[in-house]
Amino acid sequence: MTTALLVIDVQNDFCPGGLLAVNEGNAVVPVINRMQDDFPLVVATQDWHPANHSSFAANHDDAEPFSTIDMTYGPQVLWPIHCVQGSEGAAFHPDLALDRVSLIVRKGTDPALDSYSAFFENDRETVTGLAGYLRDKGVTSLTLAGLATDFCVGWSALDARRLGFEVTLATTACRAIDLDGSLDAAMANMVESGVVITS
Ligand code: VGL
Ligand code: ZN
Repeated sequence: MTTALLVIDVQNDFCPGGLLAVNEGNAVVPVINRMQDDFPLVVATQDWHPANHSSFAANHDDAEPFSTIDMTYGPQVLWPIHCVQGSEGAAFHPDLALDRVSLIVRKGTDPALDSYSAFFENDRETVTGLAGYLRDKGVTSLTLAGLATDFCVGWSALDARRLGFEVTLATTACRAIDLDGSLDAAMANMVESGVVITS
């Protein structure tokens, strides 16, 4: 059995001072740096949107950030502009250790489709290719860390379970956005799907 650490979206825009700052988002960095030593394989994701991305409230008429709209693929939260391709906000936190990261998956690049999960875009159908990579490497078990617990980390955890991986969520290595009870809902869904929660 091979286990991998999946580091989700530890980017400047999700840290204090960023455009979609997660409370204490930067606190995950030293924890994740230490954890990497315990895994033979480390993979990271980067939220990586074009400026015209449809998940940005600014790209819709009369839409407020954090409101929800119906897209063809289902409900979509409209976010403040964040993680625009090539911007400083889209860069990894400067203190995040990257030397041992063997693959960086960039997601959310299609203007018409958001991608919270590291495995599938928000239509729950279009793949990123990460599952194939992990399977080719013999990975059967994953530990997830990063930002944000209730969106990209949570959706990745649920998809990983759906794909048959054993999944552990390291809560001290995650922080949440917590929009209208989204953290409680995400934790309940993860527990129900068989994600092991540790600190
Ligand atoms: C995320 C909202 C929008 C995340 C990304 O990384 O959790 N959340 N884009
Ligand atoms: Zn995003």
